[in-house]
Amino acid sequence: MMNKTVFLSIGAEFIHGGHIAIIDRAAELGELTVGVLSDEAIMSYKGCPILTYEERCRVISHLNGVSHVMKKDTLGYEKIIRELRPDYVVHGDRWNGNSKKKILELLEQYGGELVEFPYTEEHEYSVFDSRIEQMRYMPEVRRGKLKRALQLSRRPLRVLEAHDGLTGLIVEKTQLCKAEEVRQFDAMWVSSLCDSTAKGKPDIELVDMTSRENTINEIMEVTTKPIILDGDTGGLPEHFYYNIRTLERMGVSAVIIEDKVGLKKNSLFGTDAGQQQDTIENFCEKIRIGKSALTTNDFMIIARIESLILDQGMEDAMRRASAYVEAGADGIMIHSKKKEAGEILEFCRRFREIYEDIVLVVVPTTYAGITEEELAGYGVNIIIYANHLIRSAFPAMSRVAKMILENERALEAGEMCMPIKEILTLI
Ligand code: SPV
Ligand code: MG
Repeated sequence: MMNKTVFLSIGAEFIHGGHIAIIDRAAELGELTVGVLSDEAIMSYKGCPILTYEERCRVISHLNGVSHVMKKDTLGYEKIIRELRPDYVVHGDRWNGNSKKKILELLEQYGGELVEFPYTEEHEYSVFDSRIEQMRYMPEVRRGKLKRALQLSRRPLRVLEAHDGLTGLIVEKTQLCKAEEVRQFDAMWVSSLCDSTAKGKPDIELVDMTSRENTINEIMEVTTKPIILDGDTGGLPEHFYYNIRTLERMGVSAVIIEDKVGLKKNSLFGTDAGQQQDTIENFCEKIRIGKSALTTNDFMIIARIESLILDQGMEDAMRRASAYVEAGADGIMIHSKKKEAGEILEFCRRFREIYEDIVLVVVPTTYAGITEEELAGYGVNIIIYANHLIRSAFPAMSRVAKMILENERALEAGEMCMPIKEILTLI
């Protein structure tokens, strides 16, 4: 028996008796190699792991029955089965997508076998798993997730707006299985435009910080992904200091503040709205004050440059980028209201020539034709889809309201709505 080889893949975020039982049973089949998922692989389907790969490996390699530990850096099995050609691949009997079919095809090529063990349903372990799950909601765990994701991700982070618990859940849970990839959003953008619009108010810093924090809390109660707050202008520097403290304590991962002063209007109005840009000196001072408020290394302050929005030109944008980075900004967001991405790409190219590692953020609302892959090629780290949930919800709701008026009953509108049964069981 012992000349048989066995392969088992595990994330090993936390080990309990259910895992040990599977490892014991797998080891009875032969010499067991455990493939521990890399941080990047875990990141690709459920966000940042709480324990690092090295920690998880150390734990697994000390378990009885484990002969070898190796890194498994994709969710798929193709590379590993081709390399190891194990006699047995062991897997729980819960499957996602079509990986079972693929594994069987690969094993068939040389006479390997798939051994399925029933997933343990023991109450004790499910309580344990849900306790661990609860940890993901804690501010200490959540706060550092954005920085960690930036370090681990092989592609730019994909961020979608959320303005309440429900939209938070959409960002948290929407997934698309594509071959061996589980595509999903990495973080949430709490947009000033969407938060204000959802409250029926204009995007002019009228919705105050207490209210913005309530929105964040609502989202945090039901989700675990990192949150980036649209901090508008950051307000008065003296207030910014205290607001940073609160946001950091709440478990927010980053704030982005824009270099404007006076009555802020939405950037996509451009120069039509008579907006004023802050001086470089004042804005740098605000960044420095914000940084001085921080008590952890997890939280990021990202400076947003409005020079292209306000037709101040590329040189002004570049000058500000350097000044803001020197003042301590952890990242730069460059914004544009042009339909084409030309000026954004030029900025990114020039910025990356000077700063290799500073986080670079873009918001492709008007130049929406650009792909994530193209932006990745220009060194972009974070892509924010800033307003798409509220923009899609509003027309759908208006249409239904009009239909009820039109028909003086709800039957016709009902066809555009989700079934009552579904809404009752949605949450
Ligand atoms: C927001 O989402 O509120 C933003 C991005 O600040 S934009 O609306 O494009 O200015
Ligand atoms: Mg905004």
